[in-house]
Amino acid sequence: MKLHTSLRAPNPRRVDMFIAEKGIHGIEKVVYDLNRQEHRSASFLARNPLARVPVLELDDGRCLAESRAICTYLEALYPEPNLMGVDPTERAFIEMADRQVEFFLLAPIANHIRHTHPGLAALENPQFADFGASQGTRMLEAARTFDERLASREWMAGDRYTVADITAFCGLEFARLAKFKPADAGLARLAAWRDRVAARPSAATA
Ligand SMILES: N[C@@H](CCC(=O)N[C@@H](CS)C(=O)NCC(=O)O)C(=O)O
Repeated sequence: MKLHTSLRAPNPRRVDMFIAEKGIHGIEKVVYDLNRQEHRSASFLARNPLARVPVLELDDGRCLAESRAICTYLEALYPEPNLMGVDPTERAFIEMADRQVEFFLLAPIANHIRHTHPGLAALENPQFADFGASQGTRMLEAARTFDERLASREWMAGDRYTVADITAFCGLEFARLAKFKPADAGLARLAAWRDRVAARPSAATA
Protein backbone atom coordinates (compact mmCIF):
# COMPACT_ATOMS: atom_id res chain seq x y z
CA MET A 1 0.00 0.00 0.00
CA LYS A 2 1.07 3.58 -0.69
CA LEU A 3 -0.14 6.63 1.21
CA HIS A 4 -0.33 9.80 -0.87
CA THR A 5 -0.08 12.53 1.72
CA SER A 6 1.37 15.88 2.72
CA LEU A 7 3.11 17.40 5.74
CA ARG A 8 1.56 19.73 8.31
CA ALA A 9 -2.04 19.23 7.12
CA PRO A 10 -4.76 18.03 9.49
CA ASN A 11 -6.40 15.29 7.42
CA PRO A 12 -3.15 13.56 6.45
CA ARG A 13 -2.15 13.81 10.09
CA ARG A 14 -5.32 11.96 11.15
CA VAL A 15 -4.24 8.97 9.10
CA ASP A 16 -0.61 9.25 10.26
CA MET A 17 -1.70 9.18 13.90
CA PHE A 18 -4.08 6.29 13.26
CA ILE A 19 -1.27 4.30 11.62
CA ALA A 20 1.07 5.12 14.50
CA GLU A 21 -1.50 4.06 17.13
CA LYS A 22 -1.96 0.76 15.29
CA GLY A 23 1.78 0.24 14.98
CA ILE A 24 1.45 -0.44 11.26
CA HIS A 25 4.74 -0.51 9.35
CA GLY A 26 5.58 -0.74 5.69
CA ILE A 27 3.12 1.69 4.11
CA GLU A 28 5.16 3.66 1.59
CA LYS A 29 4.56 7.42 1.63
CA VAL A 30 4.40 9.73 -1.36
CA VAL A 31 4.55 13.29 -0.06
CA TYR A 32 2.99 16.19 -2.00
CA ASP A 33 3.80 19.84 -1.47
CA LEU A 34 0.34 21.42 -1.42
CA ASN A 35 1.63 24.98 -1.71
CA ARG A 36 3.36 24.01 -4.92
CA GLN A 37 0.07 22.49 -6.12
CA GLU A 38 1.64 19.08 -6.56
CA HIS A 39 -1.70 17.48 -5.67
CA ARG A 40 -3.21 19.11 -8.75
CA SER A 41 -0.92 17.20 -11.11
CA ALA A 42 -2.53 14.84 -13.62
CA SER A 43 -1.04 11.82 -11.86
CA PHE A 44 -2.55 12.78 -8.50
CA LEU A 45 -5.93 13.76 -9.99
CA ALA A 46 -6.10 10.30 -11.53
CA ARG A 47 -5.98 9.01 -7.95
CA ASN A 48 -8.41 11.56 -6.49
CA PRO A 49 -10.16 13.94 -8.89
CA LEU A 50 -11.14 16.09 -5.90
CA ALA A 51 -7.46 16.99 -5.43
CA ARG A 52 -7.34 16.23 -1.72
CA VAL A 53 -4.91 14.27 0.42
CA PRO A 54 -4.69 11.74 1.96
CA VAL A 55 -5.25 8.92 -0.52
CA LEU A 56 -4.40 5.30 0.21
CA GLU A 57 -3.43 3.39 -2.91
CA LEU A 58 -4.15 -0.30 -2.47
CA ASP A 59 -1.89 -3.03 -3.83
CA ASP A 60 -4.37 -3.64 -6.66
CA GLY A 61 -4.08 0.02 -7.71
CA ARG A 62 -7.45 1.21 -6.41
CA CYS A 63 -7.33 4.53 -4.57
CA LEU A 64 -9.16 5.21 -1.35
CA ALA A 65 -9.67 8.85 -0.41
CA GLU A 66 -11.29 10.35 2.73
CA SER A 67 -9.42 10.08 6.00
CA ARG A 68 -12.20 8.28 7.81
CA ALA A 69 -12.65 5.72 5.03
CA ILE A 70 -8.90 5.04 5.12
CA CYS A 71 -9.04 4.60 8.90
CA THR A 72 -12.05 2.27 8.61
CA TYR A 73 -10.15 0.16 6.09
CA LEU A 74 -7.02 0.01 8.26
CA GLU A 75 -9.11 -0.80 11.34
CA ALA A 76 -10.50 -3.83 9.52
CA LEU A 77 -7.05 -4.96 8.39
CA TYR A 78 -5.42 -4.30 11.76
CA PRO A 79 -8.12 -4.70 14.43
CA GLU A 80 -5.80 -4.16 17.41
CA PRO A 81 -5.65 -1.85 19.20
CA ASN A 82 -9.27 -1.08 18.54
CA LEU A 83 -9.95 2.60 17.78
CA MET A 84 -13.41 2.49 16.19
CA GLY A 85 -15.54 0.29 18.44
CA VAL A 86 -15.88 -3.40 19.17
CA ASP A 87 -19.63 -3.92 18.82
CA PRO A 88 -22.47 -2.22 16.92
CA THR A 89 -23.35 0.13 19.75
CA GLU A 90 -19.82 1.23 20.50
CA ARG A 91 -19.03 1.59 16.79
CA ALA A 92 -22.05 3.84 16.30
CA PHE A 93 -21.30 6.05 19.29
CA ILE A 94 -17.65 6.43 18.31
CA GLU A 95 -18.71 7.30 14.76
CA MET A 96 -21.12 9.87 16.14
CA ALA A 97 -18.38 11.48 18.24
CA ASP A 98 -15.92 11.38 15.35
CA ARG A 99 -18.33 12.98 12.91
CA GLN A 100 -19.24 15.63 15.47
CA VAL A 101 -15.64 16.67 16.01
CA GLU A 102 -14.95 16.49 12.27
CA PHE A 103 -17.92 18.60 11.18
CA PHE A 104 -18.27 20.97 14.13
CA LEU A 105 -14.66 21.47 15.19
CA LEU A 106 -12.17 20.47 12.48
CA ALA A 107 -14.23 21.88 9.59
CA PRO A 108 -14.66 25.41 11.01
CA ILE A 109 -11.01 25.44 12.06
CA ALA A 110 -9.97 24.50 8.52
CA ASN A 111 -12.33 27.03 6.94
CA HIS A 112 -11.25 29.75 9.36
CA ILE A 113 -7.59 29.23 8.52
CA ARG A 114 -8.11 28.65 4.82
CA HIS A 115 -9.99 31.93 4.49
CA THR A 116 -7.89 34.14 6.79
CA HIS A 117 -4.29 32.91 6.75
CA PRO A 118 -1.98 34.28 4.03
CA GLY A 119 -0.16 30.94 3.97
CA LEU A 120 -3.30 29.25 2.67
CA ALA A 121 -4.01 31.75 -0.08
CA ALA A 122 -2.52 29.47 -2.71
CA LEU A 123 -5.01 26.74 -1.82
CA GLU A 124 -8.09 28.84 -1.08
CA ASN A 125 -8.43 31.27 -3.91
CA PRO A 126 -10.31 33.56 -3.48
CA GLN A 127 -10.26 33.83 0.31
CA PHE A 128 -13.39 35.30 1.93
CA ALA A 129 -12.29 37.08 5.09
CA ASP A 130 -15.82 37.54 6.50
CA PHE A 131 -16.62 33.87 6.04
CA GLY A 132 -13.26 33.01 7.62
CA ALA A 133 -14.06 35.20 10.63
CA SER A 134 -17.51 33.63 11.05
CA GLN A 135 -15.91 30.19 10.98
CA GLY A 136 -13.57 31.36 13.76
CA THR A 137 -16.66 32.05 15.87
CA ARG A 138 -18.04 28.59 15.07
CA MET A 139 -14.68 27.08 16.05
CA LEU A 140 -14.82 28.78 19.43
CA GLU A 141 -18.44 27.73 20.04
CA ALA A 142 -17.59 24.11 19.23
CA ALA A 143 -14.47 24.20 21.40
CA ARG A 144 -16.64 25.38 24.33
CA THR A 145 -19.16 22.59 23.69
CA PHE A 146 -16.46 19.92 23.63
CA ASP A 147 -14.84 21.43 26.70
CA GLU A 148 -18.17 21.00 28.53
CA ARG A 149 -18.53 17.46 27.22
CA LEU A 150 -15.18 16.58 28.76
CA ALA A 151 -16.61 17.35 32.20
CA SER A 152 -18.26 13.92 32.16
CA ARG A 153 -15.82 11.88 30.11
CA GLU A 154 -12.09 11.55 29.71
CA TRP A 155 -12.01 11.15 25.92
CA MET A 156 -14.08 12.50 23.04
CA ALA A 157 -16.18 9.36 22.61
CA GLY A 158 -16.29 8.24 26.23
CA ASP A 159 -13.95 6.44 28.57
CA ARG A 160 -11.27 5.39 26.13
CA TYR A 161 -9.06 6.90 23.44
CA THR A 162 -10.52 6.47 19.93
CA VAL A 163 -10.39 7.80 16.40
CA ALA A 164 -12.52 10.76 17.60
CA ASP A 165 -9.61 11.95 19.74
CA ILE A 166 -7.31 11.78 16.74
CA THR A 167 -9.71 13.85 14.61
CA ALA A 168 -10.27 16.48 17.29
CA PHE A 169 -6.56 16.70 18.12
CA CYS A 170 -5.52 17.17 14.48
CA GLY A 171 -8.10 19.93 14.15
CA LEU A 172 -7.03 21.73 17.31
CA GLU A 173 -3.34 21.47 16.52
CA PHE A 174 -4.03 23.02 13.12
CA ALA A 175 -5.87 25.83 14.95
CA ARG A 176 -2.52 26.91 16.38
CA LEU A 177 -1.89 28.51 12.99
CA ALA A 178 -4.71 30.87 13.96
CA LYS A 179 -3.14 31.25 17.42
CA PHE A 180 -6.01 29.36 19.03
CA LYS A 181 -5.15 27.23 22.03
CA PRO A 182 -7.75 25.82 24.42
CA ALA A 183 -5.70 26.87 27.47
CA ASP A 184 -5.53 30.50 26.31
CA ALA A 185 -9.31 30.47 25.73
CA GLY A 186 -9.88 29.36 29.33
CA LEU A 187 -11.05 25.89 28.26
CA ALA A 188 -9.26 23.93 30.97
CA ARG A 189 -10.83 20.54 30.28
CA LEU A 190 -10.14 20.74 26.56
CA ALA A 191 -6.59 21.87 27.31
CA ALA A 192 -6.02 18.93 29.69
CA TRP A 193 -7.50 16.51 27.14
CA ARG A 194 -5.22 18.00 24.45
CA ASP A 195 -2.20 17.42 26.70
CA ARG A 196 -3.26 13.80 27.29
CA VAL A 197 -3.41 13.19 23.54
CA ALA A 198 -0.17 15.11 22.92
CA ALA A 199 1.63 12.86 25.41
CA ARG A 200 0.97 9.77 23.29
CA PRO A 201 3.81 8.76 20.93
CA SER A 202 1.39 8.91 17.95
CA ALA A 203 1.10 12.68 18.42
CA ALA A 204 4.73 13.06 17.38
CA THR A 205 3.69 12.49 13.74
CA ALA A 206 3.13 15.75 11.87
N1 LIG B 1 -12.73 15.03 3.62
C1 LIG B 1 -11.33 14.86 3.26
C2 LIG B 1 -10.66 16.21 3.32
C3 LIG B 1 -9.26 16.17 2.76
C4 LIG B 1 -8.63 17.55 2.69
O1 LIG B 1 -9.32 18.59 2.69
N2 LIG B 1 -7.31 17.57 2.62
C5 LIG B 1 -6.60 18.81 2.52
C6 LIG B 1 -5.37 18.76 3.43
S1 LIG B 1 -5.88 18.73 5.12
C7 LIG B 1 -6.14 19.02 1.08
O2 LIG B 1 -5.85 18.06 0.40
N3 LIG B 1 -6.09 20.27 0.62
C8 LIG B 1 -5.68 20.56 -0.70
C9 LIG B 1 -6.43 21.72 -1.30
O3 LIG B 1 -7.22 22.35 -0.61
O4 LIG B 1 -6.20 22.02 -2.48
C10 LIG B 1 -10.68 13.83 4.21
O5 LIG B 1 -11.25 13.57 5.25
O6 LIG B 1 -9.63 13.29 3.88
